[in-house]
Amino acid sequence: ESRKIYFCGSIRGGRDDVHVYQRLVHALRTYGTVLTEHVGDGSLTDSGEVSDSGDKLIHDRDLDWLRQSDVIVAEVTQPSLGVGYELGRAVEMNKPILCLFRPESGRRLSAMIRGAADGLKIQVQDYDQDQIQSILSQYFSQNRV
Ligand code: 6IA
Repeated sequence: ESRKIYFCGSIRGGRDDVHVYQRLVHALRTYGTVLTEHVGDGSLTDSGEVSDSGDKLIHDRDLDWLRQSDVIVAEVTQPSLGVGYELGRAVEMNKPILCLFRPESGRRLSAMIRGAADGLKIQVQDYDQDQIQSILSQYFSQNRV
């Protein structure tokens, strides 16, 4: 059975990096089933109207997927409350986590994300888009995930 990958990327935090999410989701399909492909959906904007009950459904479904997943991959360059929340919940579930950050953005990653890294179960990698293939292939060749 194929590895279940939970991919996190900003939605209401802003969709500036959606093309990067698309590339990551595409590349991740080599390594397993991506449970959260919609994060890379270019037609999903940050401005959609969703009722509170809609938000509860989204939250509960995403947490189910998070629990089922074998590994979490998060693009963390664009700050997002939802991504930070998912990562915190995933840490408590003791899931393997790979966070990907692009320093070329000029941003500095939150200390609560960079500071959570232990280099094993929780990894934070600085990268640029040219390195997507090599970083994922290296990460998934580790026998931990
Ligand atoms: O706070 P954010 O919206 O930036 O949080 C983004 C993260 O939360 C993503 O990694 C998703 O897994 C999750 N998430 C947030 N919103 C949704 C969503 N629909 N559907 C699925 N997962 C979501 C929102 C649609 C709406 C903006 C039209």
